[in-house]
Amino acid sequence: MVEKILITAALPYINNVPHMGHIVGSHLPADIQYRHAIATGKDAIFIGGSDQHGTPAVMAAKQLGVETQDLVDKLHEVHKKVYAKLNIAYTNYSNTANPNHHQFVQEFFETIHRKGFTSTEKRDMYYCENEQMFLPDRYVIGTCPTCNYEAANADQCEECATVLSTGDLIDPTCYSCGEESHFKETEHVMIQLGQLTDTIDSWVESNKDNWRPHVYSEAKRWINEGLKSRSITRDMDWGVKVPLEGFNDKVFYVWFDALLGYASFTQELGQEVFESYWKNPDAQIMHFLGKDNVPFHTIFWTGMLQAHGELNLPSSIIGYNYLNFEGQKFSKSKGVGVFCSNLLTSDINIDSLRSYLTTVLPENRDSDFKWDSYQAVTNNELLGKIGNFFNRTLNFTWKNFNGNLNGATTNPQDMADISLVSKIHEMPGKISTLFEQSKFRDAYKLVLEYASEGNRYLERKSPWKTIKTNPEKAKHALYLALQLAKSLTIVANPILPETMNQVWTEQLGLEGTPGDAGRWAEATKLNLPSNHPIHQPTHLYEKITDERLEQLRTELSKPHSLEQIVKE
Ligand code: B3M
Ligand code: ZN
Repeated sequence: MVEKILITAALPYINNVPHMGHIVGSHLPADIQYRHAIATGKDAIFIGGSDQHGTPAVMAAKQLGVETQDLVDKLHEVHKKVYAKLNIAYTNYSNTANPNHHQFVQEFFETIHRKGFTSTEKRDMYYCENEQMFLPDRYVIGTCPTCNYEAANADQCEECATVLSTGDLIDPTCYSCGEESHFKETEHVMIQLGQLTDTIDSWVESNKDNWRPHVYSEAKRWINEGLKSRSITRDMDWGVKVPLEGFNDKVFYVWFDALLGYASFTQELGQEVFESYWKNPDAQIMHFLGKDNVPFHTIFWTGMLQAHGELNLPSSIIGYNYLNFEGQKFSKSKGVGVFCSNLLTSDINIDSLRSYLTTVLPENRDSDFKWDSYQAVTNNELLGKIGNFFNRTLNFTWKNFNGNLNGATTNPQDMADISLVSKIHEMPGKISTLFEQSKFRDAYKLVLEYASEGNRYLERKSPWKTIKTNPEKAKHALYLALQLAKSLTIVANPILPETMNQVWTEQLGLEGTPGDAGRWAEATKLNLPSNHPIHQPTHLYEKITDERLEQLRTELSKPHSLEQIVKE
């Protein structure tokens, strides 16, 4: 039976343009996982989209003096284009604006309501007398009771990731006018997470060995603090309307709606597709997300799913730490970072960026984006190992044999050949295991090591020398090197899809793509016929000089203006 895997990347809020933190914390790793899954013959789909609701968008629009819908529509397009530019191969990149999503959320709610997992509660909520409105969580800032960070939001402290309940913040003030905020009574619908404590806990325990330690401990921290009922409605009109008598003027809490986007966006691909991933007990669901999103996925989301009872629980929750920038926090307001909207007008080699970002994926701890390291990784690893191997093998074959090694065989003739052939048999499987375990940094290290094997082989065989004395020997070495080149194209493809496609089609002259369904099986085979003509090779990557680095740095850190984007 073909394994079914649904891969998701956290739905970005679209109150601003995407930055690198979003890319390394979800879109890129999810894309790598997806490409690997497809190539290894899994029945995989990749789902994501924009989270247009919540207060961040309302706040941003308010500051700009534009309609919220106008702002998010424009930003949705920017996000979509940036992910496309980075070759993030979403099966469906959608938007929580879609009517199908609204209906899906409402029906989901009706089910958990019918099953008795909701209650209503009159509560005191933050209210701003000045603006005469209840303040949604993100409109209230104050001091975090856990770490004393002074600009914590009412629902979560972004500094220490503690999830906060109404009333936890010290000295709450209204974000928009700075007025001290008071409590006023309102009535909300709650989801009774407390009732689900045992089910959630045993599910978290069952994943103990399977999750990264920080994901597991974060989930346990929540459970140990005691799961309380949480309000799933808000007093605002931007969001999915609540289909319950007495609550029709409210909307769902943004997380309640956004998480369901994973399911509703799958449904956009058809009911049959939807059921085959969300209702089929054999299907796996893998969520990729940043660390501040972990509690929402491990506890809140699985609580929602368990209350509902009819959809699959996720099998993996892959949380990423933060990416800093040159030792500082990325900050849009301070202009610290790389702003991805600039990618749309940049001619940076996208695979060089994907390559570098893969080496700094914050898998187990926070990591740092450094332009100098980008230069070093591109020149020494990507170009020095991968580019160099393709270039030497293909160029030499092209120039000395007119791109055709007709008559050569793969039979090993010496120890170097035997060793190379055994690498071709072994390495793709080892690399595949690391991809499967979502250890992408290690997977890439091994891919680079595989390319180095190829370079060492060329050194040992020195076809540039033997061509003069024994051309048959040179031809044989190049033929084995070409087999490795083909194999390398397949295993590097999840990380470097653009250039590996280029090698595959334009240089090796092969049909299809290196990422085609089931292609991985070919990576261990030496099945490129000797009379297969290759095409004229070209350089895949340019060397990043100091000058070029400066240019990229300036171009990509350009502060963007939201005003400009809204006007366009
Ligand atoms: N929009 C938070 C974020 O962008 C939130 C994620 C939703 S995932 C369902 O970081
Ligand atoms: Zn106010």
